[in-house]
Amino acid sequence: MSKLFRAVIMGPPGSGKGTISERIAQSFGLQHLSSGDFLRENIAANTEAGVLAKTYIEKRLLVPDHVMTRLLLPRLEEMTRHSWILDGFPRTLAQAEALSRACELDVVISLNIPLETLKERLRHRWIHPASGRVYNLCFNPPRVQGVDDISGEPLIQHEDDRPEALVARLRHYKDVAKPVIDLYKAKNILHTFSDTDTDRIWPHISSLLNTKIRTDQSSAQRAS
Ligand code: G5P
Repeated sequence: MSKLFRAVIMGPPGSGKGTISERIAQSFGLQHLSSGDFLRENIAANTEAGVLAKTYIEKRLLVPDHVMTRLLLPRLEEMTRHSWILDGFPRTLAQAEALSRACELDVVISLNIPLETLKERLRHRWIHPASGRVYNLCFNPPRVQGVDDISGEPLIQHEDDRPEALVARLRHYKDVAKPVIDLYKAKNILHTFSDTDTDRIWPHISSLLNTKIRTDQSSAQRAS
């Protein structure tokens, strides 16, 4: 059996974590595990964690670490036979330490996107609240403006995607992410990508994963 591959993708709101994770899932067959999607599923199912998480997400605050780890770690335990890319977790040092106790990561991708680009993207972002599907009027517009492609229901914009609120969220992201980035840098698994455009970052991520996944698989085959 080839070696399982574990990757994390980090980045501020709007940096393209979801978009790039989907491409990784399609190109490399990794399962895309998104902390935001887990939370939205729990909110939709009205679980205890979902009800609690909703109060934080509505204020665009981070959900407390103990709620996140209680939600995420059991999902990872169910994935012991799969390679995965984890999108949006860990966000804090406490989450990163809990994840380190649960598994060993092969690669951490950090997206470093200019503030002006993030503001511009989020200004054009429209969301289907029931499913969490995200559109961008320039990059991946819905087939009919203002309407979800799958359900035909109306799309909304987040109040807090407005520029002033975004600057505060990004500052908070940087403060909280810094020790996580330092931890992964020290472990020598951090790869940072900076650009204004996902399509320009993607070939670099793709070639990194090609090298890592192929190398890991051939060493696993040699060992078996
Ligand atoms: P989420 O769901 O993890 P965020 O806010 O971290 O939410 P978000 O905003 O969904 O992340 P993203 O995944 O980084 O952004 O980016 P994306 O959705 O792929 O792209 C953003 C937009 O830009 C899209 O419209 C996309 O089409 C467009 N786009 C992408 N690339 C380009 C490009 O090159 N050009 C252009 N023009 N457009 C582009 O978390 C939600 C909430 O859950 C809680 C928090 O409250 C969080 O706010 N949460 C946690 N709390 C605590 N700990 C955790 N681990 C948590 N995880 C989630």
